[in-house]
Amino acid sequence: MARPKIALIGAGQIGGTLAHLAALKELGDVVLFDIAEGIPEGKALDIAESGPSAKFDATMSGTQDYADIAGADVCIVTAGVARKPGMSRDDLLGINLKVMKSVGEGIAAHAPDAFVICITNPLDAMVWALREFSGLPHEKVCGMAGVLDSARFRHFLASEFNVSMKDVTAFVLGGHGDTMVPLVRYSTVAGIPLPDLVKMGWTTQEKLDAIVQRTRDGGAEIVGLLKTGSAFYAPATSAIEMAESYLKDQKRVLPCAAYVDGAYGLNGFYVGVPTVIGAGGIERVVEISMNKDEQAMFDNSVNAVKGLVEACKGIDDSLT
Ligand code: A3D
Repeated sequence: MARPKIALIGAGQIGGTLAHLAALKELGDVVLFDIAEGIPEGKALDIAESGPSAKFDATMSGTQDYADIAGADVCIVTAGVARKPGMSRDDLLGINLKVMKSVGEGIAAHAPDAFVICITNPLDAMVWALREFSGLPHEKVCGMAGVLDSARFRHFLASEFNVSMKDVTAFVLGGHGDTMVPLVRYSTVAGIPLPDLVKMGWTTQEKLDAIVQRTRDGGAEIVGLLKTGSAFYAPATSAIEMAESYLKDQKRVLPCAAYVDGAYGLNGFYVGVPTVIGAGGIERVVEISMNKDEQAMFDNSVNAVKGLVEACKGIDDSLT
């Protein structure tokens, strides 16, 4: 059986890391696409040359021609611009919307059967626009944010409790932005919910609140340190986790920006929710019950995303 084909649209910081991780995990042959001449070719060659030492079997190539992504099983989209200090994700909207148009058309023309994972910010609006421009089935287009946001939350919690990150589960819902909703009640250490751990004296409510806020600010913390761009190792690793679940039909339960039609009182809207990712793409949206406070935070987040989607419609007439 031929190896799967993975097309990475955007060969910048995240794109290059995605290619390296896909190679190390032998997920398939990789094509890096970018408008910047030489960058995808150079990164592809560099990674290919690491193959003999890393011992992976996968081909790597770089291109400026969408025809080369033909037949891709997975497309991961990072094309566009990233944040610099002082910028919010929403500041990227206008420029990245134009990029989504060309990427959506390129995927529709050459890889219409692919499972598409969008990473470009502002995430929830860009994944919606990418789906509109590409016309692909909704279950085959999703956005990576929840896996990253919950990984950040899990990392901070594991450090606070001095336990393995493997035993910490966490849920983060809503849009990828300042309004994201880390769900404390559904986050656990080996099945023990965080509120119980506060009662058990493992941490205090104040410390937990600070961790929740640090999770919300996780992206900005890295931007502030790097100064020249935004996070890329953890975002790439998160998207690879999603791609692997699709390619191997693992049916992982992962939070991601998915098309929600019916659940959560939403009809036809992209926002961060728990999903099951398998060979069918987004096979299921998991609807969890929320208390009043959680629902209010979720609604606030949904409204923020709605505002961005409306802004997209105001910029591009073809979006309705
Ligand atoms: P960067 O290193 O700048 O790479 C972006 C690449 O896109 C560059 O190589 C550009 O040449 C390329 N590009 C620009 N326009 C086009 C086009 N029309 N077609 C093809 N390629 C193009 O950025 P990055 O890799 O650090 O980040 C990529 C995106 O991911 C940004 O929008 C970030 O804001 C976003 N991001 C999202 C998350 C989430 O959790 C959702 C996390 C981190 C970064």
